[in-house]
Amino acid sequence: MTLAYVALGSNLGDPQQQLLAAMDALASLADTRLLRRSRLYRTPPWGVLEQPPFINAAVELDTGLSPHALLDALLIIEQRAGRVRGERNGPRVLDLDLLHVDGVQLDDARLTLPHPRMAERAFVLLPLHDIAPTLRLPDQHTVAERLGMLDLAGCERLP
Ligand code: A4P
Ligand code: MG
Repeated sequence: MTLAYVALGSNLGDPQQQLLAAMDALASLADTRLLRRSRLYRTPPWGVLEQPPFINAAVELDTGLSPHALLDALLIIEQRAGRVRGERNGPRVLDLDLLHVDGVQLDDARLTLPHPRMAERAFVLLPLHDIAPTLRLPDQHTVAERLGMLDLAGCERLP
């Protein structure tokens, strides 16, 4: 079994509900246990600014699935939630990104690990900090250290 971290995001439909349902779906995956779930955060849109705020979260899984099998499972959960792939960084019903799998570094046509853009994004690191503050990023900083370097303006934890 291996620890894996997944980022969840949504800004269409009922984002909170969709994130909670996605966490339940992740907890039900074969050969997988959901160990920790972050709080939910409302975050300003990054990339494409003219879209609703996102709700973001992160979870820690202990899984026997391979990284590619886990990615396939994430894509199926996105599809079942009604995800339609539109513009890059645009609005979405559900986005599940595989952030980190312990001991795995890879870069192929389908999957890059660790996720190449996670260290610059408050909407990823803020929830990840709830569940894995000491996790080391590719730049060797911990999640807590990197988070201290980012602008958290407009990010708020939901009650
Ligand atoms: N892929 C490769 N590596 C990975 C990985 N580690 N995890 C491939 C997941 N997928 C990975 O994904 C496109 C393809 O990337 C997948 O089919 C998989 O084979 P996608 O979800 O269609 O692409 P995307 O999510 O639109 O693109 P990108 O660049 O990953 O966007 P992000 O990083 O997901 O950003 N603002 C706020 N506040 N909160 C957000 O959550 N999200 C985005 C999207 C923009 N702005 C946001 C948020
Ligand atoms: Mg994605």
